[in-house]
Amino acid sequence: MVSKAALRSRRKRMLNINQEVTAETESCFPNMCKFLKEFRAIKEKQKTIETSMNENQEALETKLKETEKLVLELKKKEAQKVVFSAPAGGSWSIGPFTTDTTIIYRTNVGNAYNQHTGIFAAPVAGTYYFTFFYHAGGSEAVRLALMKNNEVIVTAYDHKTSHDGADNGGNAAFLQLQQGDHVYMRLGYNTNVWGDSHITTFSGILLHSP
Ligand SMILES: [Ca+2]
Repeated sequence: MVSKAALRSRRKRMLNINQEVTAETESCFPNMCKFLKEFRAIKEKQKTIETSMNENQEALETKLKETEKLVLELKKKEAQKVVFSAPAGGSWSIGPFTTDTTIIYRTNVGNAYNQHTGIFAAPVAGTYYFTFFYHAGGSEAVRLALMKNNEVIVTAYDHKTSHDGADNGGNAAFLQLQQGDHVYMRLGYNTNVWGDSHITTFSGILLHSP
């Protein structure tokens, strides 16, 4: 014997099923329904993939930022090592030449000073300190300039004399350089310095980079 309540509940369930079927058949044909279901499943899958891709991309970007930071720190550390000190060497007399000439100093610590061109190219922006010293015998005048790109920064002079056979001089400067700025020593035309005995030197050091 089935109770009235059970009958009511069964009828209600049947009604619900009928409504669901009607709704499905009303909104689409059976094949279409199948397709829509599959399409919905694909869309869900795509959403999951997209979410996971976004997460991966975020993780990659974070890693990339960390790596960039590390590279910058390493570059900064490397930059602290910029230093060179170069005696002219090679010959008794450098000059006299008929034109202003860049002195090529012979030895080098670090890679910033080019021994072939005589030009120091700032590897990083920063505050640098440069010094130069020379020796000359008085047979010619001396006219030396520490150059930053095409600008004369500091100079040292001496006159041509027959009685004063041992001239020594020099100068120094702090320079604020941008990366790639050139610093070099220019010997004025018709003048000379002594290249031998490590007596004519050019040195530079990076004090700090910003
Ligand atoms: Ca002199």
